[in-house]
Amino acid sequence: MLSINQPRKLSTHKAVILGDGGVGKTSITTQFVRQYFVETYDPTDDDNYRKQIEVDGEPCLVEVLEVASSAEYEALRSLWTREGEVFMIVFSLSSRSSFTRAKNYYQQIQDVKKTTVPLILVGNKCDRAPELHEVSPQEGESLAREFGCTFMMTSAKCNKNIDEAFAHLIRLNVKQREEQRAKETAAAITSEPQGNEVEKKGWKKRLSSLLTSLGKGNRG
Ligand SMILES: Nc1nc2c(ncn2[C@@H]2O[C@H](COP(=O)(O)OP(=O)(O)O)[C@@H](O)[C@H]2O)c(=O)[nH]1
Ligand SMILES: [Mg+2]
Repeated sequence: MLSINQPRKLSTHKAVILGDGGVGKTSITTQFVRQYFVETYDPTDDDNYRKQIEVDGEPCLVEVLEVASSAEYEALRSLWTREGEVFMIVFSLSSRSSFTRAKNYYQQIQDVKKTTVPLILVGNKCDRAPELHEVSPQEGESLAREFGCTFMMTSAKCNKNIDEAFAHLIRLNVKQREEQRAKETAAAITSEPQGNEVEKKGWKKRLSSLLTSLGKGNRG
């Protein structure tokens, strides 16, 4: 019999978005979550947004945490980095300093996580005229290679590659979770020798009692 439509399990993904002030973190988040772009500059603190999307046919809930770059949020930033599962480092294609500082955010993630995490490097504001660009796509690619991640050029203004960037992170996270589960299963299997040990002991016991009885037999 065919199964009745069962509600599919919603997987949750905590995304942390880091980068210098003004690179477009809030714009990327609002474009992703609410599909709109705000032209007026609003230097926000940390905002928390959620959105349900489908990636490869699977429903996912993405929680986006924007981490303010100002120094006074240091403690909050490290807390959220610890909380986060997937990371988006954003720089502006029209700001060389924001590109240079991308390495600092990468280092911060490494310091907290101490392991490889699902990560993407994003060069935002690709809609701006080429003469306003201070960072080339090749430089973005090269830095992403250093980080061991993918590079994407986005525009929060034109809604270019925004959903794609988040979808990429979710795929990485799904893959990482599957690998983790496989590792746990493998660990459970390799812990079986314990059972073999018990069996071995039983076998040794049986052998020694056999030898004892044989000894007895010899004597008799
Ligand atoms: N042209 C263009 N401007 C953008 C884009 N994303 C953000 N901005 C503008 O850049 C400024 C800073 O954006 P905001 O999202 O507040 O940056 P945040 O400080 O990183 O959160 C605002 O004036 C935005 O309108 C984009 O993709 N293209
Ligand atoms: Mg902001």
